[in-house]
Amino acid sequence: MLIKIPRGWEISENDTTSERLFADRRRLVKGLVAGPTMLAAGGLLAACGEEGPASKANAAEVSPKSLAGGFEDPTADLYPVTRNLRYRVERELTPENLATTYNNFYEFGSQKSIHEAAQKLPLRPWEIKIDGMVEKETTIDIDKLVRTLPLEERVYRFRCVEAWAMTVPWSGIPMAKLVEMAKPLGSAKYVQMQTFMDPDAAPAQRLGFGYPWPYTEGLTMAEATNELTLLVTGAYGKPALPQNGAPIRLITPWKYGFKQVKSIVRFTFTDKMPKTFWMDLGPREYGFWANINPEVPHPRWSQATERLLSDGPSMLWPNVPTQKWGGYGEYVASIYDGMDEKTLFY
Ligand SMILES: Nc1nc2c(c(=O)[nH]1)N[C@H]1C(S)=C(S)[C@@H](COP(=O)(O)O)O[C@H]1N2
Ligand SMILES: [Mo]
Repeated sequence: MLIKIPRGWEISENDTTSERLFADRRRLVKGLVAGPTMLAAGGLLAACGEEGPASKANAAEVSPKSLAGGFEDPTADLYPVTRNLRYRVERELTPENLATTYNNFYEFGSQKSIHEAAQKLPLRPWEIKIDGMVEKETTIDIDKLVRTLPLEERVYRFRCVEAWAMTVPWSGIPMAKLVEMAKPLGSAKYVQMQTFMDPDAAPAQRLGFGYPWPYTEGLTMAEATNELTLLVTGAYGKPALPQNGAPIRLITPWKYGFKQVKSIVRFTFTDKMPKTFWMDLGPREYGFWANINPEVPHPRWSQATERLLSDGPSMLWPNVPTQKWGGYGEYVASIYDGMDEKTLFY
């Protein structure tokens, strides 16, 4: 048998590769159904191997002004932007070289070290479509958007469902401003966000691997317009790097990392709860709400604590308690008043 089923699969622990293992398994299952081509693809990806510790190399030295291909970010002059001190975090900032070299971006591979592969993503021209239940559907150029709407810096905690965490100074636009600009109809209840589809740049899209490309996520209107919800265009005082979801990605710090959809090309307003990439892969494990709660374990591991992204092997990273709503309950808990607690976390 060519295919190696990862041994970690049976072990229920908060290991940092769980999303990948889950996806590998699903791919294997799909592959078995789909026949020899998918089997080959599954084998190929499984051969990518286990995670190493976050590498110190490279990304921090990859200046956003000089990405591969000589890319100069036309908005670089806007950074750094003023930090909004309303949002304070008691944790130390995660070193930039870690936050830019330990990433999840499945379009470029299922291991954490995709930062080099992600440099292939062409960041311009970048058009964003706004459609669905809006007064008028439009397309807007990213540079125009970034220069029209107000940018600010916010330091937020970030918590991946795999139980690693970081603290990042993001720069971005409050999503409420984009919603205001989009003029959604009163009947719109949700907004779906979609990542680019570019099989030339993103190997996993080219090969498929059984994933439901493109990556999509969604929020209710109340979530999208909450004051915390940020459309991130920069980090660490510079334009965002491709591996972190340039030129524009979502950050809702009270939700697990997989909600934080990267490199968005489309916002679609709708009255139906959008199906998301991860809901399609594992609805019981990665559902629509994905609100952080240490008391509700993931079906395969505890969510009580989280490891702070640090140098060295992940088992040695500081392990600290996870806070309900990621510590942002004062801003967001009321959104969910009257809803069934059991449904809110996956
Ligand atoms: N398009 C896209 N967005 C994505 C992902 C992805 O694979 N593709 N991974 C998600 C997950 S699981 C996490 S934890 C965060 C990671 O963001 P970071 O690499 O900037 O830390 O991005 C999220 N957004
Ligand atoms: Mo994640």
